[in-house]
Amino acid sequence: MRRAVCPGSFDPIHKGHIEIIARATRLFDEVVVAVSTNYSKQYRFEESERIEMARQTLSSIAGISVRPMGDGLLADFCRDVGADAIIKGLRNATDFQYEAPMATMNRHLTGVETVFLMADNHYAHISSSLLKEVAALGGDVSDYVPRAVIQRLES
Ligand code: COD
Repeated sequence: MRRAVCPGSFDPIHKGHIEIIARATRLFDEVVVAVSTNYSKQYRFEESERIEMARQTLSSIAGISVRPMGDGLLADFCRDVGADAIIKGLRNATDFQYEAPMATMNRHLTGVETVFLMADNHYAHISSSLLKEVAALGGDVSDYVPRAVIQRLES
């Protein structure tokens, strides 16, 4: 049984995340979506809401579980759940420069490997922050977020 962890804040989850998570299920038997909460950061959505949106959105894809990761080390979480790999989506070279040192550090800490999947062209320009900003100013983000998220972004 090969298990991977897809970590993130998911504040909120969007179609770029979902596309990467769905592709991860074709590479691994089980994918754990780990919803991180750094208690010194401000989030638009509470941890429980971020988890609920992820669960609602991903419920139709087999082989996925959604769990809170808290504010501990990702490497420790991966060891605790018995993960073979971390999956990250890469949008561009900036993402790579940010992610590469973390991949090496996570391997150093517990031996867990990071597997990078290139973002789909349709979603490589989006981030949760951009979508929140556009939605807050009245823009239409419905092409990029699932329905369960749109309702909450608009409320
Ligand atoms: N297309 C494809 N993939 C995307 C897109 C997109 N449009 N947008 C984001 N992604 C991918 C990225 O791989 C990203 O890593 C992941 O989705 C989640 O994105 P976010 O924005 O929800 O998550 P972040 O960047 O806030 O999450 C960062 C982590 C929680 C993964 C990171 O901070 C972490 O590992 N924290 C734990 C503490 C720790 O262990 N620190 C030491 C690290 S060595």
